[in-house]
Amino acid sequence: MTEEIALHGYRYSVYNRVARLALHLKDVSYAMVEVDPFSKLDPAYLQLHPFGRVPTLVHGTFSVFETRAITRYIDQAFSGPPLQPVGAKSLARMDQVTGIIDSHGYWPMVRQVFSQRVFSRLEGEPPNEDEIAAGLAASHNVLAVLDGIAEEGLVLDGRDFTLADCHLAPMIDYFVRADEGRDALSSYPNLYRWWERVSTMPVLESTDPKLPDPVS
Ligand SMILES: N[C@@H](CCC(=O)N[C@@H](CS)C(=O)NCC(=O)O)C(=O)O
Repeated sequence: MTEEIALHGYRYSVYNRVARLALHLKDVSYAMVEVDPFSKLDPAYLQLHPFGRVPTLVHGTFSVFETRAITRYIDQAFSGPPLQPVGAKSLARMDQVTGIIDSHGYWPMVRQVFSQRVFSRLEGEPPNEDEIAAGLAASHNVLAVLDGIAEEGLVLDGRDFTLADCHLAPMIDYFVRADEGRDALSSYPNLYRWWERVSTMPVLESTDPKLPDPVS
């Protein structure tokens, strides 16, 4: 009997999309269980994820949170194209990219630039320009480092889609939905070329969170 797979996550979460990208690339059937981490959480969800973030993957009796662990699990547990590169250097770069995004990229690019410029408008809230300016300033260092990694070509080569691409693509997709994010990315030619190729992949479309229309 095959064990059921459920991804507990928030439809607009970039981390949720990272996990979905891995599931789609491996052609895994799964159920989505909607959990909004910005609302009061159900105690049953807090049993799965005591830190109250999303996503959490449940596979039969096994559950795991922290998106890096989830995507690695998906890659190992299911057949389909491998999502981790071969070779010590490429693997190290893949982990480095995911670490950079988690530690330095997510907050400025997604929570400051995207959330304030794009998401707040959808909710009818005014943007906080100071947050956007601070996020943009902090994003440049992240983009410059990732541009160097894309130029080196061990990962982010625009051909072999790895867990580094799974982690980065949802963040860049949200970042460039803000005009200043799109302008910033265009100053980093290797990363820009990577995004031009990756953004046309069908799996990006099939996992698109489809943002709501702005509140008028
Ligand atoms: N380190 C976590 C981060 C997950 C995360 O921050 N998810 C966001 C949604 S994109 C969240 O749950 N935010 C709720 C909050 O900040 O309270 C992971 O890799 O899964």
